[in-house]
Amino acid sequence: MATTEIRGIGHSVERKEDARFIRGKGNYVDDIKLPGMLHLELLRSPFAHARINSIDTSRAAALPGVIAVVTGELMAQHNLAWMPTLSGDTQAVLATDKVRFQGQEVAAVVAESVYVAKDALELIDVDYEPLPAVTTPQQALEADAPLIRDEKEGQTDNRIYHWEAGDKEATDKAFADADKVVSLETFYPRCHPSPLECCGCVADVNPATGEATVYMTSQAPHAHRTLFAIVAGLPEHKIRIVSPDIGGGFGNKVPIYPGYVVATAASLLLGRPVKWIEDRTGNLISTGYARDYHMRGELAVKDGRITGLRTTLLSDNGAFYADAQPTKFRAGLFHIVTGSYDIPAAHVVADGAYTNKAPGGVAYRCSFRVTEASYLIERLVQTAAYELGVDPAEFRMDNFIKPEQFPYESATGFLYDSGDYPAAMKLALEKLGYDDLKREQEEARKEGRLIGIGIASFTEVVGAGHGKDYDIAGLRMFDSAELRVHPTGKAILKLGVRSQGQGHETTFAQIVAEELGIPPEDVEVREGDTDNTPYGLGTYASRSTPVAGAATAVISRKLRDKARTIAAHLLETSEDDLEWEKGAFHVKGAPDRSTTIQDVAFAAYTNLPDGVEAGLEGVHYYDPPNMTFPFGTYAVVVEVDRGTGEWKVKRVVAVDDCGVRINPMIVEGQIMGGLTEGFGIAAMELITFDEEGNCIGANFMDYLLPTAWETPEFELGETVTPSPHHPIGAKGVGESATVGSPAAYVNAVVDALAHAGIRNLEMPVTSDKVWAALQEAGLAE
Ligand code: MCN
Ligand code: CUN
Repeated sequence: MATTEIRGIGHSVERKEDARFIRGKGNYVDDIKLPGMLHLELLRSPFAHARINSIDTSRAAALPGVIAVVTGELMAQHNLAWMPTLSGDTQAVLATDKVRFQGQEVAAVVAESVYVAKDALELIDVDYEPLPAVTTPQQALEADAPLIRDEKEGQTDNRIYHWEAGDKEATDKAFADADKVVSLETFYPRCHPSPLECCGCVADVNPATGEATVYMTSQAPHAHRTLFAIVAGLPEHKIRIVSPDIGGGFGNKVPIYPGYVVATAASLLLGRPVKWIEDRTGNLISTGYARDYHMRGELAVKDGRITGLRTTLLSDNGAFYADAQPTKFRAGLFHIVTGSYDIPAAHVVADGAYTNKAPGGVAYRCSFRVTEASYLIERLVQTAAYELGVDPAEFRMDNFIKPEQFPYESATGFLYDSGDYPAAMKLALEKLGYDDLKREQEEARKEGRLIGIGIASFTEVVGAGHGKDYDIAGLRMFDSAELRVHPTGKAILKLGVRSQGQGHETTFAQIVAEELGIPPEDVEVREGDTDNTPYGLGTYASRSTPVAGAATAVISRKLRDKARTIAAHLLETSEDDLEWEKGAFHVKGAPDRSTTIQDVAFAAYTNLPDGVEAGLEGVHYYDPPNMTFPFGTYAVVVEVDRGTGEWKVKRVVAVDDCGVRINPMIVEGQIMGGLTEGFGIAAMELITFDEEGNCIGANFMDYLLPTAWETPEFELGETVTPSPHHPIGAKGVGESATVGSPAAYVNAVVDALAHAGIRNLEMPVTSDKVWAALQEAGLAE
């Protein structure tokens, strides 16, 4: 067989899944319709903070078509009024004592149709006694702040945690010895993943067998099954979670939401399938928000080199501490904040506070608060360059971790696997034509035009585990792959992760193609059904390629080893005499004596050597030795309008290094999506609240997402620095551009105004803010 036909790693194989998506043949949760299915709708709190005196459901229950009205009291009878969060806190499923954020779930109606259920919501009478709302973490930590979590034993204030990382003493010393200290105070505002498909489920508990099948929008079906078993006390082997096609997750579908729990409880109590489909406002006001991080950073600089980094953080966690993150790290992996720079000493102090806002935490293409860390360090480095009067690109070059320093241990304890930061930076500057552009900027300024050039050279940490240090709710972060090759040489690969649009059906088949020589079209990839796939922790933190991708490569190699034994038997030679060329074994020195992997697969079921087990299949659980550390340099050019404060993106150059690329087209798609999200966050995405805790940003008129109209064009470039510990050298890429790019956009707008003393602009950088800065700098026209 000609090896060129096997499109393994490095080929832009067209996405197999698109055949059904572009024909409207996807199968999403809302497409699932079961006989006798009922519909559930949630009543949400209009208040951010209020005591519930009583709930009268009688009028709602009397509406024809209503089957049941569920309140927290009923849930409490089944011990389900509260559930654990991913950070070991508790979260109300349906409120009993108080509501703690606007949009909180208060009651649910189960009815024959969605319309009846929605109508009945208006007939539920809740007697609320409004309480003062706490809407910022600063306010939350004041001595006389209203206590939000008064139901928690021993909780006397609104503080959730205090956490520190790094070496305080060494950092203090670096600052004492510094010849320059640069500081920046900034806020990464609350934003939302906003996948096209909102959350939802169809819960189907069979009263006869006790089996519970829950079709749900889940990025982590296996972990969710375990949590369901623990929360609901259902036997785990009787729970089946099916995560069908997902219309985008972006982190929004990592947590367990009250809707899933209430629908499952309702199905259990009523003996009929119950569907809950969230609407857009419900999604925006109550589910997995992101960021909301107040940050202060300080750099110690001596002789042009960064010698120390100090950060203090204040996290607004909303009413329930629900961050999805390894339990060891209270501020996620924020302590990667030293970024791409060789900073000998660093110290991080983080505090978290409850507020009367929706819970969430780390979701939205974040890899565990790395987004916030990356933003802070890239804004800080830019600020330092201005203060020192050096070119921001040059300052970065001077302070990068050098290629020969890898593996590099950061001051906060991460072991960076590999990197070549100067190479990515050089390529980006080359593509940009940096030197010419600097001159043009200078000339434009003389004509009164404001051009800005912004750079961000990010480093990420993705691919959680290893299991020793990384877990979700105690579950070690490994992942798995099960590969079965059928007699005719066609294969099924089952994975513990769950694609939400990332193209796993294509890329994971390509890994098998590379390692086992079966072309990708002959490898069917299955994910998302806990009955049908090996246990895994799911898809988030760009961990599918680093972990499940590694598992896929390892199991493919194991099968190849067995195939070699069978091939030796077929070719009547010894294994040592065989040479593997993708897709076939040859006898050394006799290239005409060969057998294909397909022939071997057939023999695995028909013609085996003595003592060899039949079949060609296996499963591998992979616990990665380390995370992977993708990186890159993004550069953005903007022009600011001095008459209005509007800014337009002229160019975006993005050089990414995610190690070996399995499917370059898919990787580029991931990067473009992330650059678009980064632009949205930098320019327009904002969920905010008034003093009463009313959420502003509850629909797409108020919460702005960039459309094709606003989205800039992207010029992409790549460097390849393989991960030394990953079997195929790949690093994750699914979040890089969302993590790395916001700072590049903001740096660009600041750069346009920097010569007049402007150092900071807060996201989203709206024209109002730029206009105010222009006025402050005396540049407004
Ligand atoms: N890939 C590759 N070569 C590499 C790295 C990745 O070809 N060196 C491919 C992968 O095989 C996969 C895709 O790129 O098809 C993304 O891989 P990876 O970086 O492993 O990330 P995950 O598959 O684990 O996806 C998670 C990541 C996260 S955390 C968010 S949030 C996000 C993102 O992916 N959500 C997305 N990208 C998204 N893209 C879509 N369309 N929809 C989402 O919800
Ligand atoms: Cu946290 S967004 Mo992605 O890691 O699912």
